[in-house]
Amino acid sequence: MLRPVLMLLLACLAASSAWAQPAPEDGYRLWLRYDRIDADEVLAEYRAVLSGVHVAGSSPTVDAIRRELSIGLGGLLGADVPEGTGLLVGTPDDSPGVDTLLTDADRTAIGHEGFVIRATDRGIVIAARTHIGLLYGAFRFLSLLQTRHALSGLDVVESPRVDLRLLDHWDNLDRTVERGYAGFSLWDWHRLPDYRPERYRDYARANASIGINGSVLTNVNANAVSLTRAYLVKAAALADEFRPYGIRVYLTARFSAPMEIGGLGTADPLDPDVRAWWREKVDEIHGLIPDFGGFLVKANSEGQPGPQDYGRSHADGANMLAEALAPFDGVVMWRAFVYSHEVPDDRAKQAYTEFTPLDGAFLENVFVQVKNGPIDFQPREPFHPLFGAMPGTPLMMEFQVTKEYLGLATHFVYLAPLFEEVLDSDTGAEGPGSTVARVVDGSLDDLPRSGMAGVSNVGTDRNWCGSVFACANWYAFGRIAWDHGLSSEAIAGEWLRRTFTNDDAFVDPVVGMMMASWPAAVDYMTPLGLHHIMARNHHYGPGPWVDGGRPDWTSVYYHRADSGGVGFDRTVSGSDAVSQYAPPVAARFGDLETVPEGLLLWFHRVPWDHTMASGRTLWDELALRYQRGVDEVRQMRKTWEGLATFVDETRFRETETFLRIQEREAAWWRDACLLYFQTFSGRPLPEGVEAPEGTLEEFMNRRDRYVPGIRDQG
Ligand code: BDP
Repeated sequence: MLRPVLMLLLACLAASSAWAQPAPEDGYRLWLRYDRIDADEVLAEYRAVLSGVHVAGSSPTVDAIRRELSIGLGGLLGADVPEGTGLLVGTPDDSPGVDTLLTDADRTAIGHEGFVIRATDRGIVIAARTHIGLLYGAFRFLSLLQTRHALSGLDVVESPRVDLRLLDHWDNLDRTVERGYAGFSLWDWHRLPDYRPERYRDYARANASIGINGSVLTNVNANAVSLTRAYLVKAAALADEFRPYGIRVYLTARFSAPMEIGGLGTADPLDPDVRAWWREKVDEIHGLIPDFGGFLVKANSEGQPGPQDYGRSHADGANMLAEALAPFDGVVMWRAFVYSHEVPDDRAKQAYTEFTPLDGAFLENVFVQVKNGPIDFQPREPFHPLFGAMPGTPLMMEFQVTKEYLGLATHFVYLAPLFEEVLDSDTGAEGPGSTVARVVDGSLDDLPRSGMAGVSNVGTDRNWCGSVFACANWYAFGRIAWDHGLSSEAIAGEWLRRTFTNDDAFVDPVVGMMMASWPAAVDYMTPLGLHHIMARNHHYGPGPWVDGGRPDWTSVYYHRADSGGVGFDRTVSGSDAVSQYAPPVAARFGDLETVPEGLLLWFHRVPWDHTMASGRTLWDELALRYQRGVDEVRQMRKTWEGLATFVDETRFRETETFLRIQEREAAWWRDACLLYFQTFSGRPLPEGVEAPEGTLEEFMNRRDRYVPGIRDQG
């Protein structure tokens, strides 16, 4: 008898919005979701203040602002907002109201790209000196509404802390993406320049909404064909789509292009014909893309051609291109990611050795672009010793947003804490407080240019990044490039509120998951400073046994395990990489007593029975860290499973499934690495570490084929 009543009750509950799961979403809208605000009081306040909107001025960017505000306000407030007073958006030139509002201090503070959002007695004003500043202000304002900020007393004054905030796309002309795990390249080269799907504009909107102002369209392992006229015309079409959103287009320059597509017999940077060829090429590009940003160059690295092929220096090569770009306000981003297996020195040292003597030799519009750490985007690295070591050269930060070494698209790994750790690191170069962030933003040495690049994780997948949570990394990169003072935790909360819901019962635990996720991945992949022990080529999964071929592409080169211990001795008695850091940092990293435990095996070779801070032996500690990483993923799964009612079915299931994959793969890393290292330590697994699910031989024989992100595997 009770049954039908109960059923009815359940059905009613399910139908009421309080209980039902949100409607399905595919993730396409990213954080630009403008659904009607569900909190009545907040909605009433917003509606009362924002009774009308006026955007002053006219330009394609102003059109973009009008469009965004129309869909944004219309969506959030649940009704179109008519032309009128309530929200005024304008520059001093376009609007007398704004001219009187902006103080001299405001004008200085906001510079070219910044903005003011201020509550006045006649409503809200978004003011900037340029239309692009207004666009950033409009996006910021919408984000404040999305996160339910009160409007009264609003007074936001912002401007970006670095000038160039770029996404580097490692996209090939055949639409494969090197280290891309989100489908194919967004750039549909074959159908460009004519066919321009809406997605190009949505890409630009998403970027502008977080302050990104440039896109390097092509892979650093460059194809000279991208510089032929046929492809430049296509790039120009993309530039046209992006321009209203303040995004400049950049290209990678293959150093041998003058030979490959120019018919010259050399690419020697001091050869007059080569120099003339590049000048003409830049003129041609400029004719098609008037605001062309410049070139990103990978030269004399991993087999790429470069000036050293002709006995010239990196500065000779970079300056040749810089000279051609200077008249058009273009820049060269010359990568410091150089190393050669023919050089017998520790790979971690080579960039510093090659580049520091060139400090001061680069033209004014050259950046040296430096990866965050000295090896290669490993799960955890110390900051790159070049930061702080080239005071006369703007150093552009290169982070990897795509998770080549952090579980591809499936692992839930929020990268902002990694970015934050690197930027907050004190280089000690000019006394305490000489942080990497201050090197990068130019303030440490008063350099006029600054920039940050993130290797993009977007592709043709409907959700853009291969997983919903991977989009948090795109978001966080943009926010941190805009303001490196923001905390990774605050960014996580902001992203969650915009991407899912403002409900604290969801946001708080998921911020916790996000903050725990990077340390967890470091634990289950490369704890205690281990690095570069992944599978060969595709880098998917563990491969501590990788040996043979180029030594600096093997794992054994980096971990150096044997029965005596494990780790790379980079102290003065080893490779002495530690001395590339400023003395106080070198002293800290170089001393077994003071090196942060998380970097122990990066800098030191340590016996298996070494006593750790916990009192345990190194072996036991290592094993327990691997276990801790797996346990943390399990905890994340559990937390997520309790949150089903807050998330739509599609995004909930995706994350749930990916966490399951991650747990399995975390255990795979733990088991494979511990079984392998155990062959050297000869010790049993300590209590608390689960028995491996497989034998070392099985793990070593596993062969994954056609892993995404790399070509030519069978
Ligand atoms: C490594 C990638 C490789 C890139 C290289 C680079 O494995 O695909 O080409 O970096 O940054 O991390 O040039």
